[in-house]
Amino acid sequence: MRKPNPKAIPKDLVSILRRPPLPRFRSRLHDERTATLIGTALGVAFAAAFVTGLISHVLQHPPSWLAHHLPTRPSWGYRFTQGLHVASGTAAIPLLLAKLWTVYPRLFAWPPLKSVAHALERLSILVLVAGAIFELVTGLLNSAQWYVWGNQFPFIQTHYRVAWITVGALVVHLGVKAPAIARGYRNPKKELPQAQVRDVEERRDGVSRRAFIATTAVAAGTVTVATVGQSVDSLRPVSVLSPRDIGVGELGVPVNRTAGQAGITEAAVTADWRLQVDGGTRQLSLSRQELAALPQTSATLPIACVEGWSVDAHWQGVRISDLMDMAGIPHDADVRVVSMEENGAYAVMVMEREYVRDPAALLALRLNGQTLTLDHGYPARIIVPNRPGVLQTKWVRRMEAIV
Ligand SMILES: Nc1nc2c(c(=O)[nH]1)N[C@H]1C(S)=C(S)[C@@H](COP(=O)(O)O)O[C@H]1N2
Ligand SMILES: [Mo]
Repeated sequence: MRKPNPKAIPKDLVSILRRPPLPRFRSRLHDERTATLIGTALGVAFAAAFVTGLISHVLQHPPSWLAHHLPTRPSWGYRFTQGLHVASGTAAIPLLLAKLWTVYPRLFAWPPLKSVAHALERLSILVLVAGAIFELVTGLLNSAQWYVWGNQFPFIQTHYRVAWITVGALVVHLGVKAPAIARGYRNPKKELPQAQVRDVEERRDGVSRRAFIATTAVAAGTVTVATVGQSVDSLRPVSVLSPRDIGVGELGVPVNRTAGQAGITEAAVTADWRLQVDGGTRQLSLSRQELAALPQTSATLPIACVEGWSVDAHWQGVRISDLMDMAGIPHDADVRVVSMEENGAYAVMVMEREYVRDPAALLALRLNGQTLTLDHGYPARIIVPNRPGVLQTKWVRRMEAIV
């Protein structure tokens, strides 16, 4: 037998020297399988939010190369993509929290950096986590119309760019973690003999993986169902957390920005309001009475706000295409719409010819069977199929061909 060497450093001391007294985590819920299963649900929610976000973004800010290829149908297209965008983002919040809890012990992995590749991987995770949190927090605050960032940064552009960065980091993450994900999908129980499975199960204590995943799923389902009623009529009664109750509002439609907030006064619209139509072969100047005397068209079209709420409504007014014909504006002209609003973000709007010429695109005078109220855009407002609420300009004063 060899004598123990008194000068030898005990093994556990070596490990203490190498690894500072970082916390150790024993819950088996910090394992690859839990991370993979929750990560999959989170990945699906993020993919849905990203794709629908891109579609919604293009519909609101069409790049010039796409501007004339946007479909005006189905009329509920934007309502659907933006509703799904907000719903999947909402569902992602509890999923992200569960996922972060599952993997956070890795923050304390030792050594912190093993190689250049490992450093890059950790950096990509930093970007991924920061980006994901940023997107979900800003999206949630925006859907609640709580613009805490004021003028610090523009929400739309920032939310859009950070989405690309986050998805880039996600792709790197999926690539790096592919082997771990493959292991995570393998059900270890299936590979063990029956007796050993029982043995493993008996030794288990604490929360089971199944219970943890079920709880996460219930949390994600609950917050989603409790908010999605702002765009899904049938879920309105259970939508106790939605920022908007779409059943409440003048003429059965919520108002996002009131006339008062937009600086539109009753006096300003009733005095001698006339609609100007410029840029064609005939210049038009029509009073509300004259507009109401023109052939009227009806359409059932949703108002779908970027913030996630949406509601179908019945509109009546003058077909925009008819107005343009009256003014001698050619079919291939895009149209600029100018509101009486002096300097809001939505005071001026551009309508590509595809929307201008859609037979359901209206200069609406009536909403749900009644004259528009001032808050809904009286004397006249735009309503067009498959466009974001922000482009449904209220208090229209002038329409002009863009030449
Ligand atoms: N001129 C003008 N039009 C506007 C707005 C505005 O602020 N100014 N808000 C838009 C937004 S964000 C939405 S969602 C719809 C809402 O229409 P509603 O208030 O009739 O429901 O109007 C749009 N039209
Ligand atoms: Mo909106």
